[in-house]
Amino acid sequence: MIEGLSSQPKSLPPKYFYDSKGSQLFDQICRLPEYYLTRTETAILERVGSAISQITGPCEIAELGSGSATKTRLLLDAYEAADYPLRYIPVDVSGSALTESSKLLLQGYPTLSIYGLVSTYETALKALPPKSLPARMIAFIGSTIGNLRPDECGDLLARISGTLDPGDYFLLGLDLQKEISVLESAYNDSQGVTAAFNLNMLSHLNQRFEGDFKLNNFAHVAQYNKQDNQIEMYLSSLEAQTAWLNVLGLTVEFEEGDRILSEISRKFSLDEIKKTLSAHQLSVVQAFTDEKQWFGLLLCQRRS
Ligand code: AVI
Repeated sequence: MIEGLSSQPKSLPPKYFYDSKGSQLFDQICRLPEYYLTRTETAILERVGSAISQITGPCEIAELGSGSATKTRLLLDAYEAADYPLRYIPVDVSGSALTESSKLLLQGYPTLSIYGLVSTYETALKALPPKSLPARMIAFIGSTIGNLRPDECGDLLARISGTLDPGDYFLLGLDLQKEISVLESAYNDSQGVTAAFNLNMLSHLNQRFEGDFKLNNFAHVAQYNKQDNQIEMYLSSLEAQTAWLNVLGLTVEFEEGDRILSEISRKFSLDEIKKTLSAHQLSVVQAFTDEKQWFGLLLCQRRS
């Protein structure tokens, strides 16, 4: 983080979005009319959950970034309807989110067994319990993959592929390339929730590192970079100013108009991602999408 704030252009790791206020704001984003991602992926899962269960047969689900596990219920419903045993391995950095969602799931699915891991993805992938059903599926949905740079994405896919046995599954949810106006509206919503989410990162840093960022002195900017096919979110300094982070002993100087890159959200083409997955021994068994082809849910299988 010190490096990101000291370099030109400045950047911050997106993990600093998610203090408790940031997580609440993200939940609100998921319900915004302009933010089509969550409802489109949910609709796809509702439609194809049973097709997925038919392809995989009895299969345990390990989910990276399980959060409230709302969408996962649609998969569990499908496996339950098929009369398959239910086993779920949620992975999340938030212990409270994991405990809460697990309690609710256990109430709703009496035959479900859960093995939760409060951990980063990397550590969890090394610590997964032995497989206890004929197959395992690692689920990484919600287009969180889009928040990773290509090098980080390659690293994670290599780790995922490395932990799966040949024949095991990987379920990937990802946002697809589309008209720029649709993309930019999704990250510049009319109620200003995304702006509040972005600015909240500074208030999180203030709390965590005894900082003095003045939120009113920054503006939310989200724009599509056509060359790299990604939305870029910035915090743009409205005036020349200095911020101080006491715990880090760090002074950050801004000229008017200087920006901090707070997030990238990559948008994929199906052909390109299929090639990337294939380079990691992951073959797409079936690509599900919505009628506008705005979002993709790819069921992949680990090759031998
Ligand atoms: C978590 N992630 C998939 C969201 C996205 O769309 O890239 C984060 C987000 N940032 C602003 N709005 C939503």
